[in-house]
Amino acid sequence: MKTFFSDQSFRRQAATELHGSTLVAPYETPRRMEIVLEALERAGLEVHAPGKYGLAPVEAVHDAGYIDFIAHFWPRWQAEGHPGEAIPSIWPARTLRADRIPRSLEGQLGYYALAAETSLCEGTYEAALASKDTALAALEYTLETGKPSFGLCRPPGHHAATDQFGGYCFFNNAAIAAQRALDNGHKRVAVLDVDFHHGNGTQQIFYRRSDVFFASLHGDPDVTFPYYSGYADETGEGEGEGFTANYPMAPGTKVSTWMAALDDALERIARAESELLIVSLGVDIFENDPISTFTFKRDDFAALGKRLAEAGLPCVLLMEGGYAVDDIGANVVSVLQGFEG
Ligand code: Q9C
Ligand code: ZN
Repeated sequence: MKTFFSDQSFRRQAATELHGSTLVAPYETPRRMEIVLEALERAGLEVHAPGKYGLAPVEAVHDAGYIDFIAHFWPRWQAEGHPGEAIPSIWPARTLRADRIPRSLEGQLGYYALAAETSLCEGTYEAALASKDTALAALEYTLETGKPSFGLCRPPGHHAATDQFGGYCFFNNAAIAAQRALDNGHKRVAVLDVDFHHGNGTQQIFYRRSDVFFASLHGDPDVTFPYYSGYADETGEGEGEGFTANYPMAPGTKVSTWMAALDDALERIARAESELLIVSLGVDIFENDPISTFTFKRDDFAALGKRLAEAGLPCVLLMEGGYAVDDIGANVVSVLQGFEG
């Protein structure tokens, strides 16, 4: 499978993640990419560097003030004299005003964050740009050839909303690719999110629209991050009613149950007459993932790849989560090989 990766994705080297009461080394580490690249090479898959697609595709999805915030945050934070990385500690939570953007950088940090585990640090913007370029290069290849592609995106994207970062995500790579396909003349695009966590950002971006069908299989938000999104009764709004489908599942859900949900989602995608399938591919559904509770084994990933191929649509696979670092490469390759048959 044609695969893309940018070494600029290594520019984000965060030292901290707020985890419980302590700061730990981030789960979403650059090492993940080294392991996937090694596994791709061992499998004989060539990796291509993406071109640069500029900011317009990002602006087509994200709020201008938000992009500006992510672009300029680090030098501003440093100029304020902070000794370390930035972690939000105050938000426009339910009882506060969300209709004013404070001038204060700390105030803006909380305004644009949806969670606190994702520290902002040097190189984050550059890595986020590289990640969306990776997605766009994969998309461009698939649009031109009709053949499948894999974008090894880092940082991931599916938690990033119109104007919020969090869950290790800054720019929503899948949404940016989907919007780009529409802007290139596609009428209907599907985004299928198989990451363990609900793709709240992708859902929010397209929630009121009928040109993107969004389906997500994930841990039940009643007990799983991002907690406040991903219930089955979230089905879209207005024009978008019926164009969002959520499949929340309990911790320990059997793979057979998960595969039945996948079949249902793929059926809905076919019925929506989607012309292109973008897959948010998180391999944190693996049984040994350190922050997730699903039960995928190596071979199940190949079965997933096979079913995605059987959907018969031009398909762009984009990397999202997956934190069992030693297994992430083999799990990704398993999906790609399953897809290619
Ligand atoms: N401190 C993706 O898989 N919760 N993001 C962390 C451990 C946040 C996952 C819990 C999980 C975000 C792309
Ligand atoms: Zn995830």
